[in-house]
Amino acid sequence: MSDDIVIKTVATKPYLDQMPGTSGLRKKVPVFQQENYPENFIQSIFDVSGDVKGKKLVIGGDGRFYNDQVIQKAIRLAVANGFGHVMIGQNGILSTPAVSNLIRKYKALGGIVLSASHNPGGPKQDFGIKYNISNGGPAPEKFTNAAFERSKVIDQYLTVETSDIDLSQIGKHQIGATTIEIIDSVADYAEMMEDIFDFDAIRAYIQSGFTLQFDAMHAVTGPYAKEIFEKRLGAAEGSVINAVPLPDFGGQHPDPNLIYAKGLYDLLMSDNAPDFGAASDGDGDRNMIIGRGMFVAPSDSLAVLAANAHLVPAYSAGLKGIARSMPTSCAADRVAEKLKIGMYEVPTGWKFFGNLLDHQMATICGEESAGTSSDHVREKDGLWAVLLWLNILAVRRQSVADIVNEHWRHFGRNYYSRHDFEGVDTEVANKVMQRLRGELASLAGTSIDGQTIEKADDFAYHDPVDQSVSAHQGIRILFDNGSRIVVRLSGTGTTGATIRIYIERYEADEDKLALDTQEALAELIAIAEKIIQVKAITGFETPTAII
Ligand code: VG1
Ligand code: CO
Repeated sequence: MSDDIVIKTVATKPYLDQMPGTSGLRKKVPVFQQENYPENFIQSIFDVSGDVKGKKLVIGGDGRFYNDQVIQKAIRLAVANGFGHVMIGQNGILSTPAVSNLIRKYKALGGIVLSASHNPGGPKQDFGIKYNISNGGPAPEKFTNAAFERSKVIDQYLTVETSDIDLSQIGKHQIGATTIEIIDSVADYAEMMEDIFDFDAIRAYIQSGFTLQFDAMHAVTGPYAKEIFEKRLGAAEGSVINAVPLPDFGGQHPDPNLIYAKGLYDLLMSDNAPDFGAASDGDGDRNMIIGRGMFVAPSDSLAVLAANAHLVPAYSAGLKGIARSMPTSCAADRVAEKLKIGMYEVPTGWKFFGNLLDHQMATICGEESAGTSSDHVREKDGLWAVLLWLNILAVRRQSVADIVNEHWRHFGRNYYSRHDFEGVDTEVANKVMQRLRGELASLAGTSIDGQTIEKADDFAYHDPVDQSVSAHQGIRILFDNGSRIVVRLSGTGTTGATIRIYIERYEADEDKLALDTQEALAELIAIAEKIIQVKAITGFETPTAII
């Protein structure tokens, strides 16, 4: 293509709702289809990125509806703004952790991930744009706030007139001074996994008869999982199911939990169960782990992985520290204590782990929402978590259930559950939070149903690296016996508000480690309603989801 491209300045008017949430800007597809809507947001990001001239940018998405069109727009904006090199996954596909890796490996200025993660896709469903900075991690609040401010006053963006790039063919295109490179979506990622894990050990274990099923949920991990589990590790063909990314994820929520991955759960609880089952979400950053007859709650998974990571090549020297999001159970804290390493508690959202990872304060991080990862990238990483489990299993040669039960016997068990109230009217949800905030000061020291509250506060995070403060990150009610109730509003939904209530109780009694989770937490759940009054205020009789 010729060098003499014409850069166009397009006049635009700002939208006032481009405030990124927990994980980027997430809205319904028709909102993104408004005139100049994605262009405004992407230009706002570039405007607050400093000098982008000649820099590298990574672009990819989870294959959901509208991905293909926004990628073409993003390419044009990147060219017009002067990026020197734009790397795009074949067919526009790149998982979130793969983007993080590419940014770091190829020293890009940043990356754009087109995804609404586990939210459903389709013409009337959800779309999203996330921006990651040069460390490979989600842009921190300082950056997203600046982009939001910019989006409120933006009056023009830069683009070029050019035909669509064919994303199906690997290769390079030149538009003006910009090289557009379509890359293999999987190769760099798979190579990184081979560097971290002992593939020979896992392959040998699979060869000896160990069976697994991985559900890609018609989302981005399909091609990655096929390559890694079936091709490189020798799992039987068909071990990866729903492996083709679809724009509407087959009409399902690509959310790997007991509600949306129920089929996999049922299989693992059945007589035909393979040894191991796992799933990932829309953009490949979450993981679900189920052993034969044993579901592993994400908070427990983090603790077990941290306690066993030294069995795996990349972590054989031990962990520097563990970090978890505030609502995640304290199971990992007990591991950190035993290992005598640092334990950090950050607000919900992966961006808060970035500084701890960059400064080698933490090696492994996790969230109760099925996100786990390490310092190999700056995002949570679904397939990494699955491979870490597989590598540990291949070394220990015990079942998932045996490993988890042994863990509980050693450390005690943190019974844990999240109760979500979805689709609540935003004003009503705010009322729940405001009322509770007003009560906080009087809660400490009081007893409810025989349980004593030691402390109640609105979590504010003081970043130990850059000293930034993030306030109002969720209400914590801490009891003197280690039980906790946490309440916060979701920052990823696209309709109404979601109130999340997290309930946790520690049990050390060896005879009480195999209780039903909801039964084990029943008393605390009743106390939570007394304090929060979520049912009374919203009129909901039960949570819409119990996880
Ligand atoms: C949810 C989870 C949070 C996670 C976020 C993004 O946020 O609770 O732990 O980091 O989703 O995950 P919220 O604000 O709805 O509770 V993903 O897989 O969408 O990148
Ligand atoms: Co996700």
